[in-house]
Order: sequence, then structure tokens, then C-alpha cells
Amino acid sequence: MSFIQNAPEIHDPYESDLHLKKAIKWLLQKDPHKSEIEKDLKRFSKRIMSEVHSWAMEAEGNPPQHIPYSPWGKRIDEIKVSQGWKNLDALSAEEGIIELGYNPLNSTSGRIHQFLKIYLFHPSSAFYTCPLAMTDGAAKLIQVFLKREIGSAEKEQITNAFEHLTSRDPEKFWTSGQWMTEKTGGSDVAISQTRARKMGDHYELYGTKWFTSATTSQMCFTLARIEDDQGDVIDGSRGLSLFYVELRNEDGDLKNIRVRRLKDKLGTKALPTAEIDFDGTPGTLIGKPGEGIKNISHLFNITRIYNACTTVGSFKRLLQLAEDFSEKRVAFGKKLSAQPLHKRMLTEANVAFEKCFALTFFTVDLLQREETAERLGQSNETTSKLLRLFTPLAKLYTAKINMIWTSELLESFGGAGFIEDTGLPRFLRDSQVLTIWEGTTNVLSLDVLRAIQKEQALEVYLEEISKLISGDSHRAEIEKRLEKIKDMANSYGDDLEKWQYHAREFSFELCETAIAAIRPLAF
Ligand code: MFK
Repeated sequence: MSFIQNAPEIHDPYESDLHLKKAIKWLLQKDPHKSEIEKDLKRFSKRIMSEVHSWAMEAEGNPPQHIPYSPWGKRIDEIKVSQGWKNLDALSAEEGIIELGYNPLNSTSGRIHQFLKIYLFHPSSAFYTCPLAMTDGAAKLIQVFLKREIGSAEKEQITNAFEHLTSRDPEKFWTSGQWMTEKTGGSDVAISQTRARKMGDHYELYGTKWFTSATTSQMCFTLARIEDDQGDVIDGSRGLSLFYVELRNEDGDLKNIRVRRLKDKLGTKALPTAEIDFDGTPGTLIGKPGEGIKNISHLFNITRIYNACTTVGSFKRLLQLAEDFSEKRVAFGKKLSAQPLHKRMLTEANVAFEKCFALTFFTVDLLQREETAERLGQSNETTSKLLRLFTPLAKLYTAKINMIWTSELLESFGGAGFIEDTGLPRFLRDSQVLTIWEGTTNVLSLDVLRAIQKEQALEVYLEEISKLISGDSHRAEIEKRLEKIKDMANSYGDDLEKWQYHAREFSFELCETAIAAIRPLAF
């Protein structure tokens, strides 16, 4: 009889994850809701195994289609998605994937609970986590603006949107896009060209957005330049303003939005990503004119944390599959798991994973701490500065390290890792986007500099890490690393070019040093 290799299998993501169980002790050590959260994660994990994963596979196998015209010639720009994708949308509402982060009753650990669920969900979500990331970012942005003085019409619209975005009712639940990227713009959002023309009490938007993820959403936040009475606009970042846009009218037709085409991407095949034209689309100005980038940063600072969290979710799933395979595959007379070099590779992959996980959930914990303090009316300035710094750090580090290990782990399946219908190559294709989305490694390294220069984030970083290692046996070693960071910073001095030239290695040094302090606490 011919030989048939046993395939690697997905295990229950909660039950099989010893890292997660240890990390829960770290993250929820004093939380009165710990056992409820564990129970919910356990139940959700079983649901992932029993139904969610198969919806994701269905969505992956049936990518979205753009239908520009109805059979009778009406321009409709329908984006047809699979039933699996629709089920993932309803599930996200039911499971409170967004609501958990905003329900004041969850004030001590709602964010941690939420991100642990995202971590479990992501590898079986067909990247439904992408619209969820932007939805959460939009809810956060609205929450920030509802605390400010804004006009009653804006307030009414965004209050209504917030209720939809944070709903647990699938019928009411909305997702949001974050449509920033233009042909000219890319990472350099400040050279975007979309214009906003004042028409009575609202604006009309004109321009092309070159990548719009989650084009099936009900709303988006976007950026445009407001024309003055002569039709002139202010160039550069100070000319961009933030707009809230509801995409469809009551009949479900797009409001003067044309879908040019869906993008033909390397990965994230189930996720609708499109080029769109605004052609007189009504938009509501949010915040002050000219503060668009600063205002939308409330949104993208959340999606960057999602990027890190989904990256560790993906890393874990591939690692679990590789470990399972190493128990099933026999070569050179022994299981792979018994081969010293293979064992070493898996051990090193586990260490790399732990480092990514620790950095990510330290950042999630900062978000939790910042929001809890805010709810209780306590001072949270230090936490906010730390969060401002750790958000780009966690995003850039996890995406890059995961990319390296995804390639290595695929290699551990031999030729099977290169064969599409094993489902394995998808990990490599999908991981690549995580280094690009929400700012490339270089752009985020420069954002680390922005946090250091504008928020004095390096000082609070040095203090925080010193505090964390006070009882650590590796204290001397980490103190040496902190000295190295100070030396690096001193050697760049006031030379901006030098800071920029070294921004990546400096960011990675900040990550590695922080991880050396955090990892022993987490595991
Ligand atoms: C499953 C995983 C989920 C992931 C979701 C995936 C969704 C995919 C959708 C996308 O990929 S959308 C596209 C993502 N694109 C980006 O993330 C853009 C990348 N480029 C940058 O981040 C640039 O650094 C940036 C556009 C912000 C540079 O803008 P500027 O205007 O050239 O920089 P400037 O002048 O330094 O900043 C303008 C203001 O914003 C300043 O404030 P002030 O007005 O008070 O001086 C900055 O301090 C502020 N700012 C910039 N970045 C900030 C920020 N504030 C807080 N946090 C930040 N990160």
C-alpha cells in the first residue's frame, strides 16, 4: 500500500495553548472577572473549532466579487461576499468583539478580554479581524470626540454610529473603514488629493482612495482638503481634515461612491479591498479643519495594536501546526520532534513567539490601564506616553519577526509547506501584509521617533523598564541594555538625519530590552 502522510491538525486554540494560560495569570492576576473571562475564552475556542473555522475556510475559498452593473444596466457596484464572510460578521457582533472594549461594566479588563478573543479568533477569521480593527479604531475615535466640544449635528451622527459599532446585535452591528491611502499618498498621507467642497450644512467629497479595506462597511472615516471660496486648498499635512461618511442611503445604494475594482492581492483573499472614487459623497467634518492626520491617529493607533495581536495569533497557529506535524512526520528513522536540529528550531520559534506575545499584550495592558484610569478620572499621563511609544514598537516588531518565522515554519513542513491545498502557503502570503498595513517597518520606526521627540516617551520608557526589573535576576544585564539605549540616543544628539538613519535599529533595541524585562513576568 502506498504511504499517506498524516496531515497536521488544528487543536482547540485555548486548550492547546500553554502560553495563553500562563499569560492569563499575568494579565488578569488581580482581576475579579478572571474566571468568567477564562470561561468565555474556553467556550469561544470550542465555537471556533465547531463552526467558525469552517466559515473562514468557506470565505477563503469564495473571495469577494465586484458586480459593477445590475442585469438591467444600473450602476450598482455590489461587492458580493460569501455566506462564510457574512457569518463571521454576525459572530463578531454576538461575541462582542468590539463591545467588550467599550462596555463600562468591563472596566478593569474589557480590553484584555477583547484582545485575547481576537488572538484566538484571528487565524480562523479569514481576516474579518481587519474590518474589526478599523471598527474598533472608529469607535475609539468617536469616544474621544464625544468628550470634546462638537456641534450637535456631528454629535448626533457619531453617537448613532458608535451605538452601531459597539452593538452585540448582528442586525444593528456596523463595521467601519479607515480610508486614507491614495495614489499619491501611500505612507505619505500628507500629499493626499481628495477635496471637500462645502455645500450648505455639509461637505461633498471628490477624489480617489487607492486602497479601501473592508469596502462592504456601512461607514468610514477619511481625509480630504477643504476648498475655500475660490476652490483653493492648503497643501501638506496641515491642509487635511477628518470626515465621517455613511456609505449608503436608505435603499442600500452607495452615496456617490464608485467602486473602480477590487484589488488583486498577494494574500487576504477573502477580504474585499477596493479602489473607490468619491464623486460628491456627503461627509461630515469631525474636529478642526487641518487636524485630520492627528485626529485620525486615534483610529490607526488602535488598528496598529490589532495588527500586532493578529500577528501573534497567526504565529501561534502556524507554530501549533508545525509542532503537530513534528509528531506525525517520520524522516531518517525518527519523528521530526525527536530530531535535535528540528527540536532546536521549534524551541527557537517558541522563544520568538513568546517575545512577540509579551510585547503585544504588554501594549494591550497599557491600553487597558489608560482607559481604566480615564474612566475613573485618574491621571494617566505616564501610561499614555508609554502606550504612544509601545503601539508602533509592538506593531513593527511582531510583523517583522513573524514574517521571518512564518517562512522558517513553512520550511519545517518540507515540500508540503509549498503546496496550496495544504492551506499552509496562505500563512506566508497573509503575513506579508502585516508588515505593510498600518505603516511599514520604516514608517513606524519614524513614528517611534515622533513619540520620543514630541511626547518625551524615552524618559518614561527608561523609568518603566527600570521599575519592571527591580526584582529580576537578570537586572544587571537589562540595566546594561538601558545604558546602551541612552548611549545610542546621546550619540544621535540633535542630528535628525542620524536619528532617522538609525530609527529601525533603535526601535528594535527598545523592543528587545523591553521584552527582556516583560517576558519573565508573562511566562
Ligand atoms: C488584521 C490586522 C488589522 C489591521 C487593520 C488593517 C487595515 C488596513 C488599512 C490600512 O492599511 S490604512 C493605511 C494605513 N496607513 C498608514 O498607517 C499611514 C502610514 N503613515 C504614517 O503613519 C505617517 O507617519 C503619517 C501619515 C502619520 C505622517 O503624517 P505627517 O502629517 O507627515 O506627519 P506629522 O506632521 O508628523 O503629523 C501630523 C500630526 O499627527 C502631528 O500632530 P501635531 O499636529 O500636534 O503636530 C503628529 O504628532 C500627529 N501624529 C502622527 N502620527 C501619530 C500622531 N499622533 C498620535 N499618534 C500617531 N501615531
